[in-house]
Amino acid sequence: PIGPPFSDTLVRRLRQARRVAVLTGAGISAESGVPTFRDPDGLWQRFRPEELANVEAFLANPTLVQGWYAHRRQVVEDVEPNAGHYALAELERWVTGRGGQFLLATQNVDGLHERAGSQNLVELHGSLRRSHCLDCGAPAPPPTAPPADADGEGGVARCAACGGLVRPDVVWFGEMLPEDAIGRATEAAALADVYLSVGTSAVVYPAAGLPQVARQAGAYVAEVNPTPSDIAWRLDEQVPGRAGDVLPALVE
Ligand code: BJW
Ligand code: ZN
Repeated sequence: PIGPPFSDTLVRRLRQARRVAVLTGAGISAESGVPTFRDPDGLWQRFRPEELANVEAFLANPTLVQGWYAHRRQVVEDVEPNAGHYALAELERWVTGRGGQFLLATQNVDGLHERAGSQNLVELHGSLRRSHCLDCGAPAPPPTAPPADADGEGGVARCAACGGLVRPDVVWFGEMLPEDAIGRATEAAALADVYLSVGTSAVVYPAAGLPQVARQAGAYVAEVNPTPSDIAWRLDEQVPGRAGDVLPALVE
């Protein structure tokens, strides 16, 4: 019989850890049916995030970008958290239940960790749940998908207060991460005994720097990803497997 894809060291370190911190990316939601950004079978592979997830792209084609987010919001509403999300919620209860500290920092905007019961959670790149006005900042209802015949200005959602364009509460390229979010995530990484990086290609900074912060500060750092990420070689362990298989086995 073949054993688990992770080491006994990881299991032992997790059992002994007082402080555990986790970074997740799109890969943890893949098994729920949410496409990732950069995998070849990603559903929106014809849109590269670098091309759509920035304010210039939004200004150039607000209908397209609002439609992309409306579509993704619909996808997320139609799916459920998977065994990987639930295992991280369980890991949190496990660590806090013995008096330790736990923080989950996610790059995902899909809300699935919250739905799975994670408590001490930081959304580094914002959330699809909320939208606001680009001009005055007023909260606005997230736009629904525009009519199929919408083009250009047709069907674009605007602020009820000032007429500005409505944008999602997410962090686009060239924008700062919420200070509180990246601050809490960095502190937890620096204090962690064990750090897990799950389902992220680790190409987008500053999030991709968090596992490296943890390792430099002395944590045991493991990555869970069927394909080694860009930073895997700098970590203590690469666990080759899907989050929905590996994480439940780790918290067993
Ligand atoms: C599985 C699996 C399964 C599949 N189980 N795994 C330092 C160096 C170089 C550049 C920069 C730097 N610092 C900053 C920058 C610029 C830039 C950046 O990082 N660019 C790089 C691309 C080079 N960063 C920024 O602009 C950030 N802001 C910033 O730095 O502000 C300061 C500043 C201001 C002004 C000027 C300069 C600096 C902001 C970054 C915001 C990223 N936003 C997005 C969109 C969010 C909204 C939305 O969702 O639409 O965030 S981009 C997109 O990528 C999204 C994701 O959160 C992010 C990361 O992607 P993720 O999650 O890793 O997904 P994938 O698809 O890439 O990977 C999936 C992985 O899962 C794969 O590895 C699979 O193998 C794996 N997988 N199935 C486990 N079942
Ligand atoms: Zn406004």
